[in-house]
Amino acid sequence: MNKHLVPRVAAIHDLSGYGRASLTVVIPILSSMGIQVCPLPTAVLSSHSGFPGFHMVDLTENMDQMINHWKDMGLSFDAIYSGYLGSSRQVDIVKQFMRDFRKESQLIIVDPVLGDNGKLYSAFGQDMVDEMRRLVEEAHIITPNLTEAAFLLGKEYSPEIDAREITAWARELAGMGPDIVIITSMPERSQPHKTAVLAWNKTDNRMWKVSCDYLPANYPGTGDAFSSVVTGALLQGDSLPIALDRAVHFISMGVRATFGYKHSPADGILLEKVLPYLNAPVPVGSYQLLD
Ligand code: PXL
Repeated sequence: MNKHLVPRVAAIHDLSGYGRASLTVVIPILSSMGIQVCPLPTAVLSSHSGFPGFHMVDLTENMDQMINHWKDMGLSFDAIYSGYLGSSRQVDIVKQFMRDFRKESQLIIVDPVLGDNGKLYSAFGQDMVDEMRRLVEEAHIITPNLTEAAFLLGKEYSPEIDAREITAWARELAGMGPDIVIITSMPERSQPHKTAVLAWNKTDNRMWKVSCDYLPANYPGTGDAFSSVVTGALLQGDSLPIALDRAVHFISMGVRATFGYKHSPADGILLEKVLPYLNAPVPVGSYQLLD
């Protein structure tokens, strides 16, 4: 029996008790989209690392035994989707997991979680950047934000970067292994009230862009939500540009549902208010094919 009754994803992310990031975002989104999520937690934290004083339990030493049990059970996955790692040593574990559980027509998505707004997250150092470069080689799809793209390529981060240069970055990242590179939080220099997502598919040589309105707030966990919707949409059979449209539209709705309240951005977007929209059709798509 190879075919699962519903698509099944191994989700290799941390569990942060407070702050709507990682597994507390990945699980509700994929479950709402009719996908079975099997978490392989990388760490357990009291909150995401944006809150000072968070307590973290690194699960590096436990992952192999959990994986061995999954092997004994004969489990298989339609997608393997990784995000925030508990230590740079986990890259070897995750790479081996991807090799051991590889199967036909499977999706391997690596969200190379490293940082945002030009800075690494507080728990990470250069070792995580170096190791994440090796994990990216294993993926079909990667979803860095602009900061993570810069770290992976060893380039200077600048919010002023122009679109041409980002397209070159996407191609360069695809040269590291992945078929599809999706770069999020791309500034639109000519339109300061817009932000965009760029995607390069090297298997058909097409570059896509999806723009949306920008609101001046930074919510942790939106990258996790974005990559999760892309993963769910692709597993549902959507094309890449439609998956991007759905993810951009969903995040925009989440930000808009949150922004009007007096609300601390560190608490994340009010995901609970918008989850039902994952099952509604996207009203108007806005993807563009770039030449
Ligand atoms: O959303 C990315 C993320 C995931 N996990 C943890 C984080 C963050 C971002 O701050 O701190 C623990």
